[in-house]
Amino acid sequence: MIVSPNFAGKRFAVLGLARSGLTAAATLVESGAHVMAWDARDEARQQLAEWTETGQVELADPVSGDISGYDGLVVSPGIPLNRHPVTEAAERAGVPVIGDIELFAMARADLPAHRVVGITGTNGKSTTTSLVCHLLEVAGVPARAGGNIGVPVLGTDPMPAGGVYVLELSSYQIDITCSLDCDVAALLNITPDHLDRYDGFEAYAASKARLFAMQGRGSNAVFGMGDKETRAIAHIEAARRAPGLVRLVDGADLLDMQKEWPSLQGPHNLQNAAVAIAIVEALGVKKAQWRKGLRTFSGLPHRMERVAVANGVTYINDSKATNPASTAPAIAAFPPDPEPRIHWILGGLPKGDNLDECAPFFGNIAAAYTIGDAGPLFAEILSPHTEVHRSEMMAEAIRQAMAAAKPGDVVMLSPACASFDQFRDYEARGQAFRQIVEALLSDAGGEQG
Ligand code: UMA
Ligand code: ADP
Repeated sequence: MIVSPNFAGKRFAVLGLARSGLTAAATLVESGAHVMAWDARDEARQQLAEWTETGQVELADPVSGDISGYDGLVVSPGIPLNRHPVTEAAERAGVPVIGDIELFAMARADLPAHRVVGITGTNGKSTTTSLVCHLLEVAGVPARAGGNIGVPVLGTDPMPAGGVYVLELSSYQIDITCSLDCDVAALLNITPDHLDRYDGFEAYAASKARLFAMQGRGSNAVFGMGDKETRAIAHIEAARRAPGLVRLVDGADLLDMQKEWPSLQGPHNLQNAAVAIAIVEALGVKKAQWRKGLRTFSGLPHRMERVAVANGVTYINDSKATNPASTAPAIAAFPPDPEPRIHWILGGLPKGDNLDECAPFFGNIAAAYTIGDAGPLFAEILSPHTEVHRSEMMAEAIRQAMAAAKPGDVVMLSPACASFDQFRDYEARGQAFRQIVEALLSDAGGEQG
């Protein structure tokens, strides 16, 4: 765990005790701070029993408790600051609202010499983060992924001197970070997402831009070229930095090489790879080193993950595609051959009221199987273009798709929605897809046998 003398004797409140908050509380307690901690869930609070007995932690809700004079109020990224009373409570008490990434920024001075990469964007963050780690490791540079990728950065021991912390940063995390000067910061893309947390698309884009505003003028920045919001931030940053420190990349120069990368197919992964290469080049990695790394990258689960091939049908779990922009490249990846061949399972908790980003690829769909809250809306949008089954539940959707799919076809879960209406998170949804596919295939095998 990362600790810092910087926190000793100070007072912090921590609201939210899941992965991010629990680790933040542990870092603060182990660093000698006094902590007021709270979570709406009883079982989350119980995890702190040991420290409440010793008096190192006081269990109280910072919204109603007295936090005046506190050094910071640490909130979890999942707490919606735009509508949660904690924002007003902190303002009233004059206490800054921060997150675990800001605690990491405050602890950096006490860590062995290191560099930090911060990666944000609407889509491709986790892929790019793990790819950067892989490319660095192949080049012999110690690297560790943390942040939104699911590993709270404070929870792991400090890296030895020379290490690189590669942080995946969501806009929620950037909003509660104020002093992180990344050696290299990167923005992949910006498309509408998380709009329930922001006062419109511009405010969401402004949140991403803050990652770069926090950097010193001598730090490196990398940008994807695919959308105008990202390009606009790149131009602002280029104007305030020396030439060469800001790079805008589209991957066109890598197109020929992409066939060497088994786990980085599709136009979206060309963007991810181009950004990852520019990041590691800024850290001193040479072409011969990253070229080798790209060939050996194995990809991540739930991102166009091939879970089974049976009777000539390929089953693909793309549960991490939680908005239409991230589903679009998945359905673009399988053009008709010669007939449309995708059996598309989609739906969940919708992020908007359309599938506009996916529309150019509707011709690739053999049939759609809608599930969850967004099911009726998506069925209505898709009916004029393809055969639609209103499956409602995942198991039914897979059963129907399996029955309809012919050799050469693809059965793909790429929901274009959040998962929370029917599942704990996208991982549980992807896991359910895999398990149901495997169970149905083994039943079918049993019957045939
Ligand atoms: N809570 C309260 N009161 C409230 C609201 C919430 O007490 O009014 C509590 C909840 O009971 C919960 C905690 O606050 O215990 C909120 O935790 P959280 O949702 O922030 O979950 P963590 O496990 O801490 O996970 C967070 C990130 N979660 C979110 O951004 C929603 C994880 O990103 C991240 O991996 C983790 O920190 C480690 O850094 C997940 C995510 O879904 C993967 N991110 C979004 C995305 O990728 O689209 C942004
Ligand atoms: P994030 O961490 O930003 O959610 P991931 O790397 O986990 O992104 O990828 C999530 C999904 O988004 C993938 O399943 C894929 O369909 C899609 N995707 C990945 N990279 C990109 C990109 N650069 N542009 C658009 N969509 C992408």
